[in-house]
Amino acid sequence: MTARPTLRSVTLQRFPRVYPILDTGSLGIRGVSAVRLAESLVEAGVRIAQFRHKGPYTRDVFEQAVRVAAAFRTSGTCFVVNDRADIALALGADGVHVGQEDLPPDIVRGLIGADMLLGYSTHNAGQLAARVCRAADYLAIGPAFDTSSKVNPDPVVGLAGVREARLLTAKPLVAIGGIDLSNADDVFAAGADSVSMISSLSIANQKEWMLLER
Ligand code: 3NM
Repeated sequence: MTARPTLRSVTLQRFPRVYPILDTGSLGIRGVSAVRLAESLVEAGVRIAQFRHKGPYTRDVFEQAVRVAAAFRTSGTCFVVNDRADIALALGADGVHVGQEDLPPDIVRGLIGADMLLGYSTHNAGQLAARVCRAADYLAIGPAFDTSSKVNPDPVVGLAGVREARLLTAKPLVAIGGIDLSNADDVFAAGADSVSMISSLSIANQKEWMLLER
């Protein structure tokens, strides 16, 4: 019997070009429901998406995450949880994305096993070239441009930083920070495989974003 391919392997075979992040802080300010955005992304054909919650995982937040996970499960979207391997496992998520201040990727890999997707945020060439990146399936580089969605962002790397990152890794490269519909093409041209975004994604424009997937 051959094993069914995992969403991790399907995702890595052809990394999605559009990687939306459903950030509870940003969505709360805008009065947008994460579940509603998830459902509309599914309708538009999203292949990967991340749930990001920077505060404590209260019961309310967890239940919201359960509903978001369920929406993505219906469509085979690779559902990634930011920062927290424990929450990702509890949700039956398909992946975890960690940053420089979270548990290191090799430790997270030990917790989640080989079948879940693992992403790792980097912000400069040194971090990108570090040995610890090996356990990650894909690497993020950012902020590409100015962002107001992150508390204490690292210095902007710009398109030059994306180009430099491209030379330093053969893993799928996700650019993040200040990316919108007007600059996404430049980011791809600089060598990113994928663009990730929080504030520039809305229910009104998500179909336009998903056109970049084709
Ligand atoms: N990580 P927006 S920048 C979550 O530099 C995140 O690693 C970043 O939000 C990094 O698309 C960022 O609204 C915020 O700029 C992205």
